[in-house]
Amino acid sequence: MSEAEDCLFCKIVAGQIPSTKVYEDDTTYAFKDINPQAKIHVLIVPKKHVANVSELAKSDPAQLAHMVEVAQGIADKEFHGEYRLVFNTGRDAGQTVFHAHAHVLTGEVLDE
Ligand code: D5M
Repeated sequence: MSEAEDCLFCKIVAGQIPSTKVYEDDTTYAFKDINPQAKIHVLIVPKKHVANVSELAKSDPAQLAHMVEVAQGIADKEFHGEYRLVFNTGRDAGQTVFHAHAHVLTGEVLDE
């Protein structure tokens, strides 16, 4: 089985595993995190499988920039345009799903 075939977020993008959709377009899917760390905690993923944000920046920087735009749009709607964007990259940094994803935390004043 290929990395993408066995990937949780590829299955979410394909609708094989349920999620609460927040945003979708041709290249990008956003859904609520199952274990929220803020009032609004959304994950934004490229539909195309890539292991982490560093690989994404190399292979498709426009997609990465688009994910930032999507994060901004969510924060504009939810919390006067302010948000925290987190990319855990590598197991020892807390990455548990090896499909690039941005954590968008917003909807309330966040701890420093
Ligand atoms: O973040 C992986 C994130 O993925 C973590 O915050 C939980 C979330 N997660 C795991 N499974 C699901 C499902 N099924 N729906 C929604 N969110 C999910 P990382 O940066 O890799 O630690």
